[in-house]
Amino acid sequence: MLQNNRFSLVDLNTSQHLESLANEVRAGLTATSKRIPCRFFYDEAGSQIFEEICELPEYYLTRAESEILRDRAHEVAQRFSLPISLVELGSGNSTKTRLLIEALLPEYGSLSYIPIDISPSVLEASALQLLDDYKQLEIRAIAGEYQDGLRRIRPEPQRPKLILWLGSSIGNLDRASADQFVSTLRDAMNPEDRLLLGIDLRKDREVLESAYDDSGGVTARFNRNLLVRINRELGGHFDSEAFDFQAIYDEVEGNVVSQLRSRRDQTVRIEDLGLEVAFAADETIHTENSFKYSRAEIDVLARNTGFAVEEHWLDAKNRFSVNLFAPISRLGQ
Ligand code: AVJ
Repeated sequence: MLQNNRFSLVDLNTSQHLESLANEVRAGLTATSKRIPCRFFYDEAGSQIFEEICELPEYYLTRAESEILRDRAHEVAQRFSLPISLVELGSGNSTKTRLLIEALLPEYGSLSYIPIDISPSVLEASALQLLDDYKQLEIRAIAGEYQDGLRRIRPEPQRPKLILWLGSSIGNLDRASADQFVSTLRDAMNPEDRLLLGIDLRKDREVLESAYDDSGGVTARFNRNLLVRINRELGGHFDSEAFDFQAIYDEVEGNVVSQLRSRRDQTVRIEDLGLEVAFAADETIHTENSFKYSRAEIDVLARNTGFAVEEHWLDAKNRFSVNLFAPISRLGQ
């Protein structure tokens, strides 16, 4: 635990990290349909490649969301009557958060920021930068998975919470899991709290497939980095160039499915797991789902999880949405 007056960092990850990679890779590569969970993208190299993705001309999501936040941050800041705690899930480098911090600080004079992210090094680096830039800011960072982090939060009782879940990270969950997770957020909220949810919208196949399989091959490198990571951390022998990358939009489900595809018959040894994995030519490893929403699907999400959609803001090209969810009382509560 790192600590001073304005900054603390709790690391909930400890050693369970490697164990979880080992277990998930074993389970995922011995299954009939092979898979590796997308949360393992974000090692140091992967986090860096993700930042490159956010700058790609094809990956409109980050720019569209920033545009909305820039336009609406003041409206968000004026919803509260007291200084608030700003809680962020998957804060990463906190670039978009700055737009809100800059609207909230002048409104209330002080702000407590509670970022929750899997990567302690990214958390620490971005927190130190924020503390330097904003002298009235206090940061209580939590390194860990969302659920564990949420349970750790000790918000000051008089401070309303604004929970940020940006970047369409919700898209990694199938619709049932999204309902379930947003319900757990609802359970952690009081009536005056708000959830600000960035959600990518359904749109034409061509736009989505090039956003998730860019012409410069950055996203392909992001996906192949999973294999590089398995080589380094688990003694794997993947030739990452023996796998192609593809992103295919399932229009019915509203889901962009990302996969690595074996170019040939091959067997890959993973020493630390004592495992030999056989791939047929064209066999795939599923790496990520990115679910997209219509306005109606956002309304259903809110209804299923105990929220009212107080605002549904779009960028100028109607590609992306930022939604302000207000808790409503649920039957039986
Ligand atoms: C960070 C989960 C929102 O699904 O758009 C970007 C990750 N994957 N390009 C997404 C990602 C490929 C991203 N999320």
